[in-house]
Amino acid sequence: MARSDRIADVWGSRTPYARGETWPVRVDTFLEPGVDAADVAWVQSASILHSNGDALDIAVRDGRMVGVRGRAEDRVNHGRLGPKDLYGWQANASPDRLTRPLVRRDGELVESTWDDAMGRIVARTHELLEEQGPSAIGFYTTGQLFLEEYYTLGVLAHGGLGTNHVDGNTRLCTATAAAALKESFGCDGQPGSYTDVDHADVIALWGHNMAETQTVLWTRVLDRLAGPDPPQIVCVDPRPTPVAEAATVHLAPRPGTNVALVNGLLHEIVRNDWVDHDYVHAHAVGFDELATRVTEYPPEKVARICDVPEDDLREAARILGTADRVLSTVLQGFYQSHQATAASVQVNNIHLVRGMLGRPGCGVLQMNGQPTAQNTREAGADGDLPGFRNWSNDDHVQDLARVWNVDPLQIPHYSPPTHVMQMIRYAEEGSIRMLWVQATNPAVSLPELARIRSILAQERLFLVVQDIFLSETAELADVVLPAATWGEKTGTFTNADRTVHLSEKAVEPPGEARPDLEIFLDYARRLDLKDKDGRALVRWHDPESAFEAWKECSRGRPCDYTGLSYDRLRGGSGVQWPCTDEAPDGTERLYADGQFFAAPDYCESYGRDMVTGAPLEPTEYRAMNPDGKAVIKAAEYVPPHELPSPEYPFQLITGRTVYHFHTRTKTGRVPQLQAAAPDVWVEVSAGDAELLGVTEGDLAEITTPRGTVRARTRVTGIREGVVFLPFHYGYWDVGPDGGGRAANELTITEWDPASKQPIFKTAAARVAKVERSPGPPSSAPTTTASAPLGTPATPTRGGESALADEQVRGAGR
Ligand SMILES: Nc1nc2c(c(=O)[nH]1)N[C@H]1C(S)=C(S)[C@@H](COP(=O)(O)OP(=O)(O)OC[C@H]3O[C@@H](n4cnc5c(=O)[nH]c(N)nc54)[C@H](O)[C@@H]3O)O[C@H]1N2
Ligand SMILES: Nc1nc2c(c(=O)[nH]1)N[C@H]1C(S)=C(S)[C@@H](COP(=O)(O)OP(=O)(O)OC[C@H]3O[C@@H](n4cnc5c(=O)[nH]c(N)nc54)[C@H](O)[C@@H]3O)O[C@H]1N2
Ligand SMILES: [Mo]
Repeated sequence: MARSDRIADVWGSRTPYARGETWPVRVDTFLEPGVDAADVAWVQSASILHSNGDALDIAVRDGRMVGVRGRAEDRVNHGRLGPKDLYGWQANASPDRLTRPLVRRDGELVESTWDDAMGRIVARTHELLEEQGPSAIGFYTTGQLFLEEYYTLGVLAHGGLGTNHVDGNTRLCTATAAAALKESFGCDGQPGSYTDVDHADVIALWGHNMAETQTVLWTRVLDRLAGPDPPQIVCVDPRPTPVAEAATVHLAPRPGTNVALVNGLLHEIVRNDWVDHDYVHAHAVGFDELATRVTEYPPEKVARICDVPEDDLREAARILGTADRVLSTVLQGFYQSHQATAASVQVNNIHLVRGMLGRPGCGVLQMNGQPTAQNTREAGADGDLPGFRNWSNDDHVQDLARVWNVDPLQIPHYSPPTHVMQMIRYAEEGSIRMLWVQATNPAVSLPELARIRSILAQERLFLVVQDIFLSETAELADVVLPAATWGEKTGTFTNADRTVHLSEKAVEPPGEARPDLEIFLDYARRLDLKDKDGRALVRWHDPESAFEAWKECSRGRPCDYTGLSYDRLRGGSGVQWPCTDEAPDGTERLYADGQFFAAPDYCESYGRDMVTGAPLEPTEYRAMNPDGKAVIKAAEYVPPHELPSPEYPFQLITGRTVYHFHTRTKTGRVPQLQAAAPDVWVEVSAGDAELLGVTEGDLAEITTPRGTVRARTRVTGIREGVVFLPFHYGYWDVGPDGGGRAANELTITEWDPASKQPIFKTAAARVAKVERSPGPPSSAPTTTASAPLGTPATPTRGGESALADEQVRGAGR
């Protein structure tokens, strides 16, 4: 047993292993001081602070959470936990938790009863249905609830009320993952598996700072790197992330040039004929068009567009083109960009042309970000239809109507589901008049916050916010519903490699807080939603019965859960879907047999034009892909919408640090995490710092056409001409006049045409010095991508209060 400060030592100690071996077990534990592991009850769960799905047990003593321990037997983490997993649970017991419903009375939010709060929501719902119909009502949900909750919401919104205005913050997060998988493979669902890390000889990370955002998966990579025959790493990121530090080749392109970059790599792969022609011929359509398209992207030209060294580009292409087993992971550096889907699809294309799919070590992970985002998409709470049914295929709508026992016309499918930026627009115009927000904080996380605030604050919009804290968004609400959360309720969720985990209730929620599922069930009951035979539409009453209902809905679809049950998920490891009678242990890799979910009658989507976003007609799809093969879709590079100018000479990008989760409602209330990254900073390159006359710690002002943020300067190895702001800092802990620290004051109201994902990673900005630092350095973490150049004066440490245990065991599963 070893003890270490896991704020300072983010990834813990190495357990090296060789290619093809099993990743050793290392069990990480963090308990409150004075608590003995022998004196607690352990309750099974998984992490809710990222998409990795780290399995853990919650330690409970005297009805309180007192710690966590990684689950040795789980396929995802083999016992390991990251910093947010280890310390984050403490937020549950924060004294700031909402404990009673609040309603707005004479302009003020005041405490009320559940009956009053729900009564107001139901009354408003009836009024609006009568006056305008279901199009007056929108639901904006999340990637942080449980599967059972999303499914219930999907049923009541689509099948009950009949509104098409349902989306999740997954739109900001992994809408592009879904879109890119649909374009290439006809359907959502990750082809790859985390065990591909064990077998790969090249791992390519495309706009993905895995070291900070999926720390345990990165630990797996580090352990391969420390072993014999380590994989080569290709990193594409404009910042010197820990991934870049570990890379064989680090390409640091100009933000917003990803399509040009991957086209350049494909150019080399095709030109050198590193193509698996047998695979392409048997399993894909569209190769010729790609081969023609990429002739326009020779390395010399791409090197100029992206401003990367030509030799590095060729070297990366050679590594990818000659490897036997390539694993790719794609995330926000690709997704939150103006050509998000087009760029992510080009990564799929590398795998298709090289025949790198469905074999150990050959995976694509179009990553998820949020812990339960996969379920939002599966269950249709992102506006799509449940079970990856195709909204433009009438047979699929019919089939769903059968499952729900409603008239097919009751399920809106006249147009694509309304994405959240469109819902915000409808609220601005006044056609959406009630917006029910659950487990997301749009007053901090949506782009162009001045606009968002003014829309959410309108008198004529009835805003319901269901949260565990009085977030910036809740402060604008007409009704606030206090939710019970992870650890206080039971349910399932699915991580980025399709592993389903059960999370059991460990403790009672505070005060009158209720599980989100109960809130939805109560709403459906009060509205008296009926099926076509006059029976209750929502016929379940608790998590397990909701799960059973979902299983039926998933039957025969790609995300088939019918082989799972709560009992099956208890005790051992999580299980990957599809899990059926034929595959009772789940399915490690999709498309192992080169068969895709892309047949015209079965696919989730007919695809879109990646430049205009227009959906393809069923007949067009059938003509292009009659046999349901994978689709190789070429794309041309288009420059970003807002380019640097003399007035705004920098490119602004935004993103994450390892210690915080999103808008910090939880991690900002955890002492170890908050102390590690207490306030906003701006990353500037050494050359730019000199031009601007700023040094480490100086207060700077960052301005775009939308607004201004003030932040202390951190001088780093970021590429020149680019500045970075973390988006974690809202205003709940800086007092009422404390705007001006949220990155989204600066971002633009624009999105990728195909996935509708907003662009958080390119805007033109200007930077100016405000004042000299009273004393360097800034409080930005020194352990991560924000590390200062040279040796830090005050390295990030957690100290005594952050000591956690590690226990390395022999071989794992
Ligand atoms: N610690 C922590 N972990 C998290 C989260 C968290 O808030 N904190 N959130 C979770 C969620 S919901 C998500 S979605 C994931 C996100 O996980 P990531 O996508 O890994 O995180 P980001 O920091 O948003 O962006 C990744 C990288 O994109 C780079 N980038 C910016 N612009 C470009 C570009 O034009 N091209 C390329 N190639 N790269 C670019 C940035 O420099 C950044 O390092 O993390 C999950 N895990
Ligand atoms: N500039 C910029 N903006 C971004 C991004 C970026 O990289 N840059 N990333 C985008 C991405 S990928 C994401 S995922 C979003 C995240 O943006 P948000 O979803 O707005 O961020 P969170 O802070 O996770 O908000 C979740 C809310 O749910 C509450 N909550 C937590 N658990 C529960 C629960 O069990 N029930 C209920 N009812 N409420 C709960 C929390 O208190 C919190 O208020 O931000 C997006 N915005
Ligand atoms: Mo996300």
